[in-house]
Amino acid sequence: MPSFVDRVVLHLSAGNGGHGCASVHREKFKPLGGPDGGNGGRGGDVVLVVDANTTTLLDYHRSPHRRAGNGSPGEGGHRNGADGDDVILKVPDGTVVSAADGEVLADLVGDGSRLVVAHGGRGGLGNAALASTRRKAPGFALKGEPGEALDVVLELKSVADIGLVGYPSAGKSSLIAAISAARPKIADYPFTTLVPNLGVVEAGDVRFTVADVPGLIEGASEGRGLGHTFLRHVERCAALAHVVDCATLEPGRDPLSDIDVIETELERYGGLADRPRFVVLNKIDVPEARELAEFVRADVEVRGWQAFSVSAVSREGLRELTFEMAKIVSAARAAAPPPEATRVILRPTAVDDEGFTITHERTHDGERFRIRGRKPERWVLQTDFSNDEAVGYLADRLARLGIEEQLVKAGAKAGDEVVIGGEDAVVFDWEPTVQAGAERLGPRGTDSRLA
Ligand SMILES: Nc1nc2c(ncn2[C@@H]2O[C@H](COP(=O)(O)OP(=O)(O)OP(=O)(O)O)[C@@H](O)[C@H]2O)c(=O)[nH]1
Ligand SMILES: [Mg+2]
Repeated sequence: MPSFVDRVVLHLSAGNGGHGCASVHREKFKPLGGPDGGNGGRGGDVVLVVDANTTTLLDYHRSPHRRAGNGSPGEGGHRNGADGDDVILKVPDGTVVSAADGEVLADLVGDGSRLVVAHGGRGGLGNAALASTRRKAPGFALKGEPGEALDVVLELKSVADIGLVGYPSAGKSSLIAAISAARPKIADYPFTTLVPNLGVVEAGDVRFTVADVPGLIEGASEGRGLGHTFLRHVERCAALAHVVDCATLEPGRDPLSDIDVIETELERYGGLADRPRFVVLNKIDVPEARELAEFVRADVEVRGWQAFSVSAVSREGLRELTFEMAKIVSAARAAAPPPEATRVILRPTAVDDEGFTITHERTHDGERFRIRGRKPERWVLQTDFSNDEAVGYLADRLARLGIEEQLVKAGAKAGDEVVIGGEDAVVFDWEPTVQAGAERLGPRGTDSRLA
């Protein structure tokens, strides 16, 4: 089992709304009581919340199916059903939420940022709530709406100010351990670091976060070594630090060509070109390394990058390095203040919330009219098709929205097939009511149980 997971696919279901209740008040000697069916409760939501103490998506890797509670049905005697319980999922700071098709839904940055990722269904109205002066005793109630069910991808992109990149064993983990309270594993074999480490550094009155990620090698972008997908953890960084091993005796390695190799891999990963860089020439406690560092410093500076000679072991040069880091971070923050609240990207809704669309479609055995729209689709879900009164109520609502009128304009004739919704559309044989509305409410206002 891994101990750190930075990408998961979650299968979420919000709670269904409870059904409304159709009931008539009964009392001894008072047989003509009114409708008293209560409303169904709301289905629970699935909510993502950034929690500062959560650092991995491991829990969701282990149990990726999450379901919120269903609303309870309404009952007689005006008793409304209880709302379903929400499910609150804690996620690390910097979690990016995407739909299954890759579209980004939200970028959750900042402790406490929340996103209702799957909405619970509305409870259905009971017949008490459906009663009106014209419809005194409805013999039906509305069904609860199903909760949203969807798959989302969570991806952690750590929130750090400075990212340390470099070859394995260059001393990235040693450096973060020397300048912060982070205690990553340090060893003299390559790929000691398997998961990113974050450390908080204080220099003067500036506090910033440094990310130490696994080592990169030539071909990482083709999957060599540990690959390069973990670079997502430096994507948010304001600046990147090349940590260079000046003491390596490996053939073909020297500070400048090491930097070139890493730059090529960063370029192949993409999206990091605009980030300022600086170079940390490490291991100058080794005399040959110190000489080499001084030798290449000018070449690094020619590229426009600052160079710092340090030793993570003897701590030489670290104070100067952290104060320079603080300057870089302060400048970056001044240029673009860190996001305070969640950045939520709202999907443009295909259909106007209040309206509907009618499209004429050819099918293999004829033609049909398809109606799309939030309201009509919701109303269909609320309808108990085994109850004629409920179906009549639906027809009235559709007519009042202007659907009948538009169908006539679109050329629909009696008996034509009309579907409401997308894939699981409900199919109707259309019967124009000509004068829909109040006139048709009369007969449906009578409940046989009142007779
Ligand atoms: N002499 C000397 N050795 C160092 C210094 N910094 C790190 N080392 C050693 O270099 C080896 C690798 O150090 P790490 O900090 O694990 O290197 P890394 O860059 O995190 O390596 P990966 O996690 O494998 O990518 C260890 O044996 C460290 O003790 C230094 O300043 N001087
Ligand atoms: Mg390491």
